[in-house]
Amino acid sequence: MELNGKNILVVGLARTGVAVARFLVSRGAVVTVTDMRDDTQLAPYLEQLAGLPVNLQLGSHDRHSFLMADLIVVSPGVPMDIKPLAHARAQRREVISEIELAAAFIDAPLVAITGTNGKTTTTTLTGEIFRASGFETFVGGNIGNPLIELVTSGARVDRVVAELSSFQLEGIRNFRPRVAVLLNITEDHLDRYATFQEYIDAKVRIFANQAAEDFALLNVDDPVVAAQAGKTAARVVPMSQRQELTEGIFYRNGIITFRWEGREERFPTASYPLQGVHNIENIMAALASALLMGCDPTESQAAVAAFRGLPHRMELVRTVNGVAWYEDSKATNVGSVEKALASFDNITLIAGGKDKGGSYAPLAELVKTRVRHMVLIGEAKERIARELGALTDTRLAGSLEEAVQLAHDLAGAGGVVLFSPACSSFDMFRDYEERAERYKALVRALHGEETR
Ligand code: UMA
Ligand code: ADP
Repeated sequence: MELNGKNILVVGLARTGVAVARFLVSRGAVVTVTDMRDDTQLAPYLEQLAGLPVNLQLGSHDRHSFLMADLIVVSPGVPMDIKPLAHARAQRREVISEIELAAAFIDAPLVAITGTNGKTTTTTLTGEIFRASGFETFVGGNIGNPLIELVTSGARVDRVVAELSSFQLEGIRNFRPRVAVLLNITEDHLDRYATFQEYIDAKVRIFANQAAEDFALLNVDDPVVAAQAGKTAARVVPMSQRQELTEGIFYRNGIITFRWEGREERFPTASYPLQGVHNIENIMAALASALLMGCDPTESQAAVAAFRGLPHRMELVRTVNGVAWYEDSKATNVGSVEKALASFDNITLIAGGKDKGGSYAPLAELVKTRVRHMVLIGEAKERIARELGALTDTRLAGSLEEAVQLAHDLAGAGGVVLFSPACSSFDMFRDYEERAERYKALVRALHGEETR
């Protein structure tokens, strides 16, 4: 891809926009950056571009710049259907995501991981396994550090592991991962997609350019994922916790078995710190990706046994008066809460936040059988109460502080208080991390006897 002297428009100026603009300047492009927010709101990002030859169009988008660009690179948070982008595409302007741009300059074999839940855990673990096997590895993408930063740095790596969101996949054209992983698909982001099918279609783009030498790793226990097997030209590697497979990776009675082209490797799971059925899914995906790309089984097993998981994903904060308090602020959709509820009994659930437009109905059976009390917060509280409130003792709280206090009063010894919101955090907090820290501080401040 020739960039020197090209007129390129970068849409969105946050982490992605900054990284893309810096890269394009380094390659001699004529760069314009546009963002709906103004320069005060964008101050921290503008600082990172200080001194670089970049034209800025802030506060609104100028349709003319979109039509004049040779290439438009869109940040994931910018919907592809905003008017200036739609016009530009109608005028045959080329519109891509940062992933597409980055991949055009990456030679190292790449594992791409997507799914509604488990992406960050699986991506991190896959990176750990590669490193343990001696491969110089870059881990990036939706996880936080844009892939293009690898290209700008000029670092030479042996492997790349990319976490990809549906937003990033919408803007690919030639992007072709050597291994593509699809973990699961349940309803999410219906505040951006008109239908669940549109969201599925975006996810499945991960396979669009794969060829017979590539691998598509599919969780066949998930019916929506299993139905995508025909959509890839790559060799399908199935994974399952429900059935023994003649080829693929599966879990049975405490052992993960990888079978591929006559080879069989076994991985006992007893020593793994990562708990829960959903994590078996993540571990199988990471192991299969690593083994298909040359990792040693013994070193891979050691890496999984050393991986303690990530914060804000079903993290035990403390145990007070015999009640275990868990923080699962990263559970921003119904699919992740389903897995959290399935992991415990006698639950006091704190949920709610910014509604994403999906249905809460998939939680009904678990709420009925496992949730003793439900405390709801945020914009979504009335809606959740309408859909699930009749199934258990349900209370509405005006703040997270009030919710924690209510849960403290309600939960009995031997029970679990689980903060697993099923919603995004933006109605009350900057992001899920701020929400997590606030909850943890409240839980740490509770009076009571510390127990284990
Ligand atoms: N904007 C416009 N015009 C619009 C809409 C938005 O100019 O019409 C501007 C906004 O004002 C903002 C920028 O565009 O300044 C949007 O930036 P962004 O939201 O893409 O933010 P980045 O910091 O670049 O973060 C993105 C990903 N964000 C989203 O997908 C929403 C980050 O994923 C990712 O880590 C980062 O790129 C690096 O690759 C975050 C995320 O929430 C973690 N992802 C979603 C998820 O995991 O559920 C998909
Ligand atoms: P993502 O990056 O896709 O959001 P994370 O690994 O950050 O995934 O986990 C997000 C939430 O989903 C957490 O609440 C976590 O406990 C839960 N989770 C993790 N893996 C899975 C999985 N395979 N299926 C369902 N939920 C999962």
